[in-house]
Amino acid sequence: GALEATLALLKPDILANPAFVDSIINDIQNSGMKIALRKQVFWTQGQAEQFYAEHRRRFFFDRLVKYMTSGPVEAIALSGPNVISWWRQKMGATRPAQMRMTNPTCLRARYGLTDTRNSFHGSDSVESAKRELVFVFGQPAYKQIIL
Ligand code: YYY
Ligand code: MG
Repeated sequence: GALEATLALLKPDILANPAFVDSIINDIQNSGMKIALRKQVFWTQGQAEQFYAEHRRRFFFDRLVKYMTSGPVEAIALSGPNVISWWRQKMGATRPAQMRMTNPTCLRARYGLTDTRNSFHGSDSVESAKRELVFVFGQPAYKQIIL
């Protein structure tokens, strides 16, 4: 598969549980995918609004921004073959309650709380991965990751 990079975020509620974070990081490391960079961020309202700008007209935007600024977030740059879809599949789809019925082993089924407090983010395409990795880590770091 194509060598890709993606942005994984561990959102505030999961970051508040260090044992869960350790277990998830171990899973990633044992998968063969590479953790290229890690950084804890604590976004301002403006940063969260910019990161999720594509959703600004949606009904959930305000509660999403409020959640994403309620505590620190762990940002992880992952690289590996087809890592964008690999991480999206490992997370599962957006809504944890739905995932608990259809895909109970995915991370959002296991750890997610609500449609908003769903504990994880993953870039959805090569283009958004680039934009999101540059947003969090900066352009020079992005160039290193994709080498
Ligand atoms: O890519 P993904 O995170 O699975 O979902 P998006 O449709 O891009 O929505 C981004 C983000 O918005 C989602 O992770 C939680 C929040 N959200 C929400 O709070 N309520 C919804 N009904 C849908 C999405
Ligand atoms: Mg999305």
